Amino acid sequence: MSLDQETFELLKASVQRFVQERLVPAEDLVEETDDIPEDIVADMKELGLYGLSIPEEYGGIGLNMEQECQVAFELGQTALAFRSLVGTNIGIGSQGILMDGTQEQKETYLPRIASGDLTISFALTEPDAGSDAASLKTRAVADGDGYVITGTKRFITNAPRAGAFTLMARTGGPGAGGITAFIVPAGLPGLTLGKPDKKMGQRGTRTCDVNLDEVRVPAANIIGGEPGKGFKTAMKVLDRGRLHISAIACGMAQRILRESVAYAQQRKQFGQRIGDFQLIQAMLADSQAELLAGWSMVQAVARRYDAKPFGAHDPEVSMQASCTKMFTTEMVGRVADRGVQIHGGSGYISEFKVERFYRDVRLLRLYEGTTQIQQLVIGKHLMN
Ligand code: COS
Repeated sequence: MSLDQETFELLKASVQRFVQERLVPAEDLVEETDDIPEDIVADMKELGLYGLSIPEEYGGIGLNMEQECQVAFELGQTALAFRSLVGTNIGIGSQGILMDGTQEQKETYLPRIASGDLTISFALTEPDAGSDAASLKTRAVADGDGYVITGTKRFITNAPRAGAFTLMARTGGPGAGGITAFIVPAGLPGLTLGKPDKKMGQRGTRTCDVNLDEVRVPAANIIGGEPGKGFKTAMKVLDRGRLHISAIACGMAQRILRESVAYAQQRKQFGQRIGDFQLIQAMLADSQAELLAGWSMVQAVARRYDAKPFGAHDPEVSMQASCTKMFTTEMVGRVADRGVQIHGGSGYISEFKVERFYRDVRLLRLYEGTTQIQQLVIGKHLMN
């Protein structure tokens, strides 16, 4: 699956324009209101952003991973809340259905996910199961022709906007093999949302707990129809998500570097532009070189991801996705830190964009697997 090159270039140019002309000017409003204006949400639907990764036969744009990463690189160049809004539909919410769902599930859900009429969230994390995802406790008990689900899911991105959740629950014994992925509609009796999480950054991105108190779902809502496969579905979804996040990290590094260069060109000290001092240039050069390294990794690994059969688990590619996520998200942390340093005292003041981006990028090293989880995936693969 991929979009022909000519159409893809047109799409990429429209996204670039949209980011610069529509999203960048709205960044301050998103920061102030902690929300994304509805007219921008509508424009994002119109542009097809919700359906970037969904095949054309289900109403999406049908990008392959390499193309998705290029668009994600563009979306990463503005407040990360905009990307989060569409991120669960493009990635972790939808991909389990696309990879492992039944034909009926794909036909029922994917067109509405692609259009943005349905926001779908990914519900794996729990109060006592973060990095150790296989220990999750939410239980789904078979009852007649359905399952009754009880438990709590934590930090669920887009939960307040979600019409459905790709939700992992335990149907069997302990460990990964006892986990099943369900499609859980948001309006079911017994499903309630916690209060909004107050986060360090990424204002405008809505996250909260999802509480399930004896929520009854039909057995037909098991992704793929067969219990016990949910952990693998979640891991495959995260492999893809980790590449997407890596592209976002590179986009944001690009933006911070641009802000830093612009500041270094206009700020004068000791009678000249600070950018003419070699110590400032050294910081800019380190950021540029690391960004180039990270972006080259993303593109190379995305191509390898596209070369394997869709939805198949290739441990070598999973390991490389972890390398990429680890490197690029750590890289953007260093780029943001240097960005603040180049801005001096102004970098600590909220009117300057780097202050905000410095806080925003901190999350990239945590979600979809911490840096330490990526190290474990890489280390385990090398020792196998
Ligand atoms: N794709 C498909 N299957 C995978 C996989 C992948 N990327 N990674 C592991 N699996 C399979 C394994 O092959 C194994 O299958 P078998 O039982 O048939 O051998 C099964 O899943 C269990 O794997 P493993 O024993 O490696 O699981 P662990 O409990 O040791 O967990 C880590 C592995 C730590 C890597 C996993 O729990 C993880 O990624 N945790 C972080 C979760 C995360 O990213 N959370 C972020 C919140 S979601 S935004």
